[in-house]
Amino acid sequence: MKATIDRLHHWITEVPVKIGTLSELESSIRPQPHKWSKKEILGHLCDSALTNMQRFVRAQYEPQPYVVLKYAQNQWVEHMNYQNQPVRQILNLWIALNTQALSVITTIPEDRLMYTCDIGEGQIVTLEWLIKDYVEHLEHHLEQIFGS
Ligand code: NI
Repeated sequence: MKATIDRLHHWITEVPVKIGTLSELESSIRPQPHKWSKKEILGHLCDSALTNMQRFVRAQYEPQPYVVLKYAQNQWVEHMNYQNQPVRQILNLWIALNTQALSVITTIPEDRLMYTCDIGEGQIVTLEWLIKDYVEHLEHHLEQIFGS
């Protein structure tokens, strides 16, 4: 768990530096008409943070297994209108959400990390698994933004 927290902390300091090197134009280009631009991917990470924050809090007090909140990712990116916002504005939201997520995660008591969550299709996981999955998903998309 400490490694997961350290990685999230690392990205909260690193992502603003890396995004700072991207131009508005570069971050707005869609590689294909139906593929997200870099700023839309960053926006998708904001949607993920919003949804996962709900999960991390609710999993601690709702009856177990907590049935996780789902979200339709393409609809969210579209309706949140990231493509028409400055990348700096999306970055500020990303920083605020992840700073809060880090604070929430860091203060979860040890025993609650083992609380159960229903992620659908008969799969039951622990809250700790959800948190690790959140950071892995984040890293997967950061690789898409900064990888090439
Ligand atoms: Ni994703």
